[in-house]
Amino acid sequence: MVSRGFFGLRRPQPSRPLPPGQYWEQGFPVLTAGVTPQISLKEWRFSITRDNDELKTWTWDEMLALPQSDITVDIHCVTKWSILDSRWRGVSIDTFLEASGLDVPEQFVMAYCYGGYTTNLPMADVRQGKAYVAWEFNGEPLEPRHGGPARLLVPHLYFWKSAKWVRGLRLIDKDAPGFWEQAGYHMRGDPWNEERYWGD
Ligand SMILES: Nc1nc2c(c(=O)[nH]1)N[C@H]1C(S)=C(S)[C@@H](COP(=O)(O)O)O[C@H]1N2
Ligand SMILES: [Mo]
Repeated sequence: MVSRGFFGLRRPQPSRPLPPGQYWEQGFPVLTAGVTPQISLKEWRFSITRDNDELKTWTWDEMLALPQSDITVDIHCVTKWSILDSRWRGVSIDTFLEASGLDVPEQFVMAYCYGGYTTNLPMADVRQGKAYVAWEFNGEPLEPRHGGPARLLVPHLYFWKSAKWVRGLRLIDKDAPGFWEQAGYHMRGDPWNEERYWGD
């Protein structure tokens, strides 16, 4: 027999395994390089861009008119916290690309943001339901400090790839490092392979 009291002394455990080196965080920490930009819904835009041309741009209302998804996912930050079962509402990147009607031969994207942050992603990691522009978190409008009005959500990669205050995706032929990648973070960032830094 095992005493229940013994287990009572243990910290609560996550209901499923976390990627290597991660711990379970029950809050929602804020991690921002710089200040929180304030963007009104009126001025908010999201674009698909090639070179410096905005090939297709959506206003807030135009985005809301696209098919939406509710997704429940775990999130893993390179600073080692993970949150479980976070609930989001957004529009998949597939939907934006399909609605743009563009021919998209490029194999990478650079997400760019209000405030200047960037992060690079392989095209395969933002298609087939893997990435979203999201504006609701756990049933509430996304707070500005967490990227509101809307952020990129790429839950299967470390959370630095989920660009807050996202303003667009630039289609690029060749991979190039974004903000944290230039500082030594991994070009892809798969938490299950512990791709934290260059050389991982
Ligand atoms: N625009 C922008 N997006 C960003 C960042 C940032 O500094 N600016 N930080 C990244 C990092 S390192 C992490 S871990 C997550 C943190 O998101 P949170 O503050 O909502 O937890 O946002 C990512 N997206
Ligand atoms: Mo991070």
